[in-house]
Amino acid sequence: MGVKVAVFGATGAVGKEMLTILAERLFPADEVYALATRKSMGVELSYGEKTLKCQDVETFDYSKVDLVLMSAGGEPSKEWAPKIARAGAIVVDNSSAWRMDPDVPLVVPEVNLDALDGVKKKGIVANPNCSTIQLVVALKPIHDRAGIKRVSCATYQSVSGAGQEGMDELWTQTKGIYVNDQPTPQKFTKQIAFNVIPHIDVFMEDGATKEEWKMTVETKKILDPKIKLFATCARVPVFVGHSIAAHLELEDELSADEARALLRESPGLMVIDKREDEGYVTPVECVGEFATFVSRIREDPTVENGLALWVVSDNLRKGAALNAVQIAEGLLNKGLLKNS
Ligand code: 11C
Repeated sequence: MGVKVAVFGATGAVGKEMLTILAERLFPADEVYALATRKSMGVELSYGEKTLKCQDVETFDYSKVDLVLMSAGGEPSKEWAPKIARAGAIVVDNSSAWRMDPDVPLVVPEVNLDALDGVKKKGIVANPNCSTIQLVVALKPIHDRAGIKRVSCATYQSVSGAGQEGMDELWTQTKGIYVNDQPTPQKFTKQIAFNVIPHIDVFMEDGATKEEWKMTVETKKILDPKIKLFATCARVPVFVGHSIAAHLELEDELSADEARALLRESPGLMVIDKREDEGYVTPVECVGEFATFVSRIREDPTVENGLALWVVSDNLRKGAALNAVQIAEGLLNKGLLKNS
């Protein structure tokens, strides 16, 4: 008997990608259900060659599925993930609601697949923040080889990180600029078209934003609590694809050439790093790709054993839906689903 899967929040930007990626990666599902709130009842979504009609999250019988991929935001996750787990399905949750719960594994399969065994405690696995995911995929091999003491990074995050409404706002504002019609920002705190906003999520007491805090605490939980990480996260007028400039301080020396060779051999990564025009990756080229791309690898002579990287990935894919589907594959391969 194969696996039965539901996507909770299927009409969102990430939910749609989850359906697409389940089909693209031939996830062995006997049945796939698209679930959404009542207002989306009857909406049709593509799952490979098939079309699925949305069913109501409130009335769906969760005991008939083995796995729920959830992307509906923090509050619905807090309410629904435990109920679904009690009904016997494992929840892979894309929100931040459960990430720092010690009884919930926070997993990036290329980095800490074995943490998945912890799913037995609560029946929930958390998908990390999109910026954290792409960063730790690049950091893991370097940490294993040379030990990372400290990371200082700046992110350049696309508007799709804020969902469909974020993309709509960039589109409307960009068109509006040309006809002198500037709607008041709704989703972002300032104009995003032709601008950069150094503010993602709410401010914390120490002046960091919650997005910056998430990158620090999630990297520690996934990779190593000893790593110190300081981030500045900015929203840029790009539709899809987050970029990160990361500056590392290592325990041991690692030359740029050695880092390039190491990252080339490492799972989930593509190194495109030539010191010439077009010898690096930008967000538009990573859209629709599974890999995390690393470019601009350089030794940083201003600190001992310093190394700089430019890390780009499709935030809706590796940063969200793809990572969730890879977690589902890991659960299946480890025999952690009811029907595996
Ligand atoms: C953004 N990284 O780009 C955020 C989106 O913690 O899952 C994901 C928020 C999260 O706005």
